[in-house]
This record gives sequence, structure tokens and C-alpha cells, in this order.
Amino acid sequence: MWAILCIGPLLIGATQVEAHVVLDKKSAPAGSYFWGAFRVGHGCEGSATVAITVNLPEGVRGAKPMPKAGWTIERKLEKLAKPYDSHGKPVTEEVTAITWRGGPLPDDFFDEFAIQMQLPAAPGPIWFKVLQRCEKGENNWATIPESGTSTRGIKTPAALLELTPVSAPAAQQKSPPDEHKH
Ligand SMILES: [Cu+2]
Repeated sequence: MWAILCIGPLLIGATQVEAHVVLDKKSAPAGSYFWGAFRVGHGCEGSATVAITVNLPEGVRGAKPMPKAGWTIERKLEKLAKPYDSHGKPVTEEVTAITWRGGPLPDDFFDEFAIQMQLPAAPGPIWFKVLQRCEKGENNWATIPESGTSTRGIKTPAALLELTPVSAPAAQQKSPPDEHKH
């Protein structure tokens, strides 16, 4: 029900939503392999964008940035308290933030910054806090609503992705070769 409720405000406020830093997709199945692009719709009060940092919420695994011409990439790695196995190899550290530096991206243009990742297994909303740095000033897209997923009235909301439940039979049918389906 919540999924239906949140579509209305998004459609009505589409212009405003697109003006922020938002994901190009609104939802994805929990636990799935996913790639999404963070869309940067404007600069900082007219100033050109020179860096974008996307912070990955807890539970996101194996995040990989897509290279972009004219932008360098930096990844922040953190040691995991609980290592896990991926493709038969233990994973002991995780990418927790990705920064692109370059441009400058003028305020009159928009651009997209893409990341591939495995999503957390639990359904529900997840929020990506994005720091946008400009030639002059910055926008910290990091505010999360106290409850629910409506970002109406929030000046600098974090980017939202709704993780949809995966039904038990569908989950059972998924074998490892399906993992890389996008
Ligand atoms: Cu905006």
C-alpha cells in the first residue's frame, strides 16, 4: 500500500523531484543486483558542480562506480565486522562511499553518476546521502524524513530507493547464475 501512496506525490512533484539529486529508478527488488544512476539536476545556487560523493547505506554490497570521462573516482573502503562470501571468496571490506571529481558540470546542464551494487535483503526504503560540491558552496543531500518516504518540504533530501519484497517461491527459483541479471 505504501508503494502506491508514494507514487502520487512523486508524480505531482516531478519537476521539483528531478531538480534534486535523485536515483533514476524509484524501486528495485530487495537483495537484487542493481545499477542506478544518481541524477544531478543543478549546481549549488548557480555554481558548477565539481564533486559528487554518494554514501552507500548499510547492507549494500560490492558497490562499483561506472567510470566517467572527465571525472576521477575515489572509493572509501571500510573493514567489515562480519565478512561474507561472494563468488566463493571471503569479502572482508566494503565500499561505503564513492566520489567523482571533475567537471565542472555547469548549472545549466545535468549529468548522471552510476553505481552497480547488490541491494540489502530486507524490503523497505533505503536512503543514499549525497554530498554535492561546487566551485562555490555545496549541497548536502542527506536529510531523511523522520517517518515515511515523502520528501515534500525537505530542502535537501537524500536519494530514495524503495526495496520491494521478493516472494518466497521466486526467491527459491533464483539460482546463482541469475545473480547478474539486471
Ligand atoms: Cu533541487
